[in-house]
Amino acid sequence: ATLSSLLPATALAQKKPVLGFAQVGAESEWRTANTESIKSAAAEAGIELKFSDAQQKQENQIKAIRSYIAQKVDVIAFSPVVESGWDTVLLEAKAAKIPVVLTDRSVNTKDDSLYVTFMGSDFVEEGRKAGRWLVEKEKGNPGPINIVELQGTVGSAPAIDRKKGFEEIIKADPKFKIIRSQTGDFTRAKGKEVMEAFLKAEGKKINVLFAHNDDMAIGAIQAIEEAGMKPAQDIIIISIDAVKGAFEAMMAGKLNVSVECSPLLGPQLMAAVADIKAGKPLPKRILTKEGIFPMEVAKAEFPNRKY
Ligand code: GYE
Repeated sequence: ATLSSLLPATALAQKKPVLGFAQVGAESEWRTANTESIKSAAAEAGIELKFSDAQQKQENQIKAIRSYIAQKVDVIAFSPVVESGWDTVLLEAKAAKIPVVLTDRSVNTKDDSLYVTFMGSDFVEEGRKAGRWLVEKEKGNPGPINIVELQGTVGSAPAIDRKKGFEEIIKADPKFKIIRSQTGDFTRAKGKEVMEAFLKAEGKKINVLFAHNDDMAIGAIQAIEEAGMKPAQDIIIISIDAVKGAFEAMMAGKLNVSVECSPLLGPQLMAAVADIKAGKPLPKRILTKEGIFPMEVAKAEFPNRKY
């Protein structure tokens, strides 16, 4: 007899879909909120979640994906730590007929049959929003305006795209100059450390800090204060994510603006898993909608923030 003829119908109907999720790490407040969103949405949707944390290392993510393939999960989802180098493992998933969903960050591949859909933000647009805010803020200032940049993880989609979008806007006016640019790996500790080095090298020449996420900006704020300068006054600070920590910094008058990037992808991901199980087609790109919050609105907006 087949297995299904031996099991009562209810037992079969109750079989939960299994999702294997390979997370980047726990590098930022954004990531913590993203993990929480995925875990709670899975529980709510009745999806069995196998979760792994790659500690920002691609090799760990590849191992996790391979173990999900070996365990024959129904769907694999992951947020690729870097953009390139995924084809081999994605081909393995394809050969095992396990659909893959990309969340938050994208991969760089010529073969888009290797994943079902990519859900997440438009990082280039986030960089542009940061750039447009600065152009508007510095209207009428003849410059030069010296900018230091704290980049996200080297080779990651948000670091590449945010830099690109920001540069695209500021290059229209030669008064804007990026005088230093280095990675802070999306963490507070590295953001602080690299900002200290920037301050040592450039000191009072620095007019603006563009940080690819709030955590690095918050680390840099500490470095600026320790150097005896006033964050958001002596140095204009722009960052991305709009997590609660950024709102607190804005309300304390230490951060000028944060561009929103929503980590709350859990419900969308679980809906995609259900659609895949039901054989429904999904759009190749599912885009997150988001805004921008300058310090002037931080106090009024804070109670509405969910991450
Ligand atoms: O901005 C940063 C996190 O991939 C959008 O990763 C995400 C980024 C986010 O560590 O804080």
